[in-house]
Amino acid sequence: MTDTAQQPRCGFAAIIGAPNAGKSTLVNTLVGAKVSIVTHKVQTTRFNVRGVVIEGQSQIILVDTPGIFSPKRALDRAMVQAAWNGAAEADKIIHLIDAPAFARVLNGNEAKAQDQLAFKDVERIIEGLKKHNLKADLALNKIDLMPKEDLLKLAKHFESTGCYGDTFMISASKGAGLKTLKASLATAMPPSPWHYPADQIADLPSRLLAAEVTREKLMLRVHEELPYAASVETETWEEHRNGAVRIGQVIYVQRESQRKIVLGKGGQVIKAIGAAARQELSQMFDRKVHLFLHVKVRENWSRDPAHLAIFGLELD
Ligand SMILES: Nc1nc2c(ncn2[C@@H]2O[C@H](COP(=O)(O)OP(=O)(O)O)[C@@H](O)[C@H]2O)c(=O)[nH]1
Ligand SMILES: [Mg+2]
Repeated sequence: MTDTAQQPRCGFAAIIGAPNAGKSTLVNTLVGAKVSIVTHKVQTTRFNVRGVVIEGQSQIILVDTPGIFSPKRALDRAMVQAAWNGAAEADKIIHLIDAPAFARVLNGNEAKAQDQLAFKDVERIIEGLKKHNLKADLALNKIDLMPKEDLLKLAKHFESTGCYGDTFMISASKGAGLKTLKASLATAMPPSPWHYPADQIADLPSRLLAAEVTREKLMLRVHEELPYAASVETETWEEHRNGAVRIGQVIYVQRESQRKIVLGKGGQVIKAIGAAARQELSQMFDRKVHLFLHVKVRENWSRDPAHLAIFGLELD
């Protein structure tokens, strides 16, 4: 091997895309561990989450971004801004597409309302790439759910925009095509010493990660508007001498009626959320976890700069 081949490389690869394209799934699969929460609901990811992958001499810092969509509320705007910031600072941008959803709209074939929204979001992202003068690689995701013929048609469609370099056809959840993608990212990283120790796979502080796990369980349990009205904050973190940790968290909601839903009859709902979160956290941290959840009404949490700053989000 020559000297140059052994030089370390390190950089950032931002994964951008419409809500639900599979960005967090992709980051988790590439990292080989859960660093970012995933649900079937849109706007699960609220802030940039980093996952670290090593490929040969390259350390690839993957940045999982919030979905890019038409923002309405202040929190939405902060989330979309965080995604664009992640892209602008990256050495490589991957624009991830929910390919079957996009194909349904392009072919006028049983497109659902959510597909139409995703389609518009993709167009907005293409405009954004042009406006910010950014070049991305394209990754057509969820190929396990669609025929090959449609894929080639999609690739042609995106090629005509002039915004993209390479195209990858992948399944983030099944792993198809990820070897090629990883190898390509590795060579795209600039020569640089590694930013993280070799055994580090994420850089989310434990308190934040723990809050995200609870928010995921909450999103999976409660429906409609409520997941978007809720935020989770880790308030206390006590290490016990026997190795266990006691974590106290607050689930903030915006109205008393929402608080009742999160609690459930006789506290059933919050109990189930807590049990699911505790189980995952014990595994994640490889220790006994005692989790205490409280639900509080704080009407304005989504416009409270101090609360959003915990997640690195800034209001405009
Ligand atoms: N069938 C299939 N589903 C996927 C794939 N990638 C992601 N998903 C699903 O798509 C949904 C959204 O995934 P998520 O990673 O949260 O998307 P994000 O909003 O872009 O971060 C989840 O239900 C995932 O399980 C894939 O390659 N194939
Ligand atoms: Mg996500």
